[in-house]
Amino acid sequence: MTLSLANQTVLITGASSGIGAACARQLAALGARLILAARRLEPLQALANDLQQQHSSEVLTIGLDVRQPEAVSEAISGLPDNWQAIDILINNAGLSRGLDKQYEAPLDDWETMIDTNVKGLLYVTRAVVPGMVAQGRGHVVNVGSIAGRQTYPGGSVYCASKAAVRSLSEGLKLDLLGTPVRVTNIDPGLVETEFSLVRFGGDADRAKGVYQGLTPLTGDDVADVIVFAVTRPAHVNVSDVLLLPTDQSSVFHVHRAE
Ligand code: NDP
Ligand code: 8X3
Repeated sequence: MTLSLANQTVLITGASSGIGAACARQLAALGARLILAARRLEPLQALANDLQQQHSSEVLTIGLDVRQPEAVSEAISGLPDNWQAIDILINNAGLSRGLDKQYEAPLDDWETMIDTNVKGLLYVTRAVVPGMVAQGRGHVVNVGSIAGRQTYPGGSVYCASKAAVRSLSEGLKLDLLGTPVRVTNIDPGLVETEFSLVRFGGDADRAKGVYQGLTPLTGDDVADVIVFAVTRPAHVNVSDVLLLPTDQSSVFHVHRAE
């Protein structure tokens, strides 16, 4: 039997845009209660208002920088009583900075990517998963990337951070064996979101160029698969997904129309 999302409490990090916001919309439509976290509160609140209007959703918004371990721990332990029991965690917050060569890149870009994509994901996992184990139910979805499976020039630290996400998903599943808590790692290819805009420091033309001539995935395409994974029957664990646009077959192979 597929699992109902009605009244399931879902924490989504990086819900202010892209894949995280798409997950919020789809999960709200299926009756989930949502804790939406990101640094920018304004888009989170706008999304929450929409979901409340469209689906009468219960939504809590949290301004949170996942790079801050104390803030993460306090945000989770300080949730109101009726929000403490988190059923699903979507570790989605993440970003890339630049496409510089490993021997030339600004150190600050490395710190930002590793602190967000690796350490931030760990901090949130550490704060949430003990509650899942204690309550005897839960599902962690980690958003990795095809970049964690193949390294491309200029991407070595972003790619390494996503390879780490893959290892962390594997390790978490190993450590949770014997509990009912499930772990899904999903590695998307090119998804048109704010990702490239962030990578290229707000250069919209350069960001647009990444998706020029091809049909990329949308945030909703990724959310579809996450919804599939979290609604499988309790004995089924969708462990590992590589999700690509039809126009992409590897990080190096992308079909672009002339
Ligand atoms: P977006 O830039 O649209 O969304 C990224 C989200 O992460 C935003 O909500 C942002 O919110 C949040 N975020 C970034 N840093 C932090 C932080 N320190 N603390 C809390 N939240 C943070 O990009 P995507 O939706 O594409 O990215 C979502 C995930 O998908 C990322 O992990 C990315 O690496 C991964 N991914 C993306 C692909 C793509 O091609 N787009 C492909 C494969 C994986 P805010 O700025 O408000 O904090
Ligand atoms: C984002 C996809 O290939 O631009 O993780 O790194 S890619």
